[in-house]
Amino acid sequence: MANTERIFGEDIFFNFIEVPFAEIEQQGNLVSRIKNKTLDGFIMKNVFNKAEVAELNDFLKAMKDGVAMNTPSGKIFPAPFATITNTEERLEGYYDMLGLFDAFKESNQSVGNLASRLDSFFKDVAKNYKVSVPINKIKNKEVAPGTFRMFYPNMGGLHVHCGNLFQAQSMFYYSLIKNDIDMDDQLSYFVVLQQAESGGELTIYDMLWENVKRKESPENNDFVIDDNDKAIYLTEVKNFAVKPQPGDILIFSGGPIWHRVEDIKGNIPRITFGGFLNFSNDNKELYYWS
Ligand SMILES: O=C(O)CCC(=O)C(=O)O
Repeated sequence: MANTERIFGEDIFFNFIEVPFAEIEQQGNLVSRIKNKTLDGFIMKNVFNKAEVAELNDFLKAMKDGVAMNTPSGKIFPAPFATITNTEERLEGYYDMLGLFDAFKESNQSVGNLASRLDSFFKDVAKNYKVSVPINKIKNKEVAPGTFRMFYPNMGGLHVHCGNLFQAQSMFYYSLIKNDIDMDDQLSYFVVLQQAESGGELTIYDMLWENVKRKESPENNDFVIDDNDKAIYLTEVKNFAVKPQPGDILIFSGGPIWHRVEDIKGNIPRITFGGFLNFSNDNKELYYWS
């Protein structure tokens, strides 16, 4: 496949496409195409306009210190599901932060707009599905629809991973979900709010969960371990870059495909709002969460 402005590299070996927002109707069910593996990912361009993106960035800049949670390479808000372990305390902390996010949806128009536009976007690109956020069965409340991810310069980006690996690490969280979600091969989504001056690309590796299911440690960003116990160095794996621009939404097969976010260079953080998507076991519903 040919390079585009946002999808580039020597060889684009997976089927990733760019779609102008105006073509959303003509393109039909893009999310189903990822499910049936005729498509691996798509960038819907300019779903949010410049003013909407600017307002969200202003909201995040004005957010008080200590509200977002620190991560190894920046900040995240609200708390990601990985913080939920089998202690009541953790679940309370998760819902305290999610309650704050819900309050921002009411008090800040740009956050409310982000949540509602995202929901209608998923309904548009997955037309024959009922779309919703999964319910936590203990609290009988929705989990987080997504998280703001702030990646700061020179802190390493997001190390190599795939969604199926995260699921394997967070079994407890998934056991708390009421809905009957197909847990294999989740999709990833994110909206870009601020792109890095340089760096911050999403690197897509020619490497799938079916052959590679392990890392030496969550932090390792140099190699993964394949099913024959062999270390596979990332410098030797074919790859290409995906760099959606502010206002774009990327959805891709992040469950089985190994990927990472390159380190951020320059002076400004890379900011996204994102999460995961997957289908119900009866293939009638689509869920999104983070
Ligand atoms: O929000 C981001 O940029 C990270 C996306 C990602 O790596 C994932 O969804 O697995």
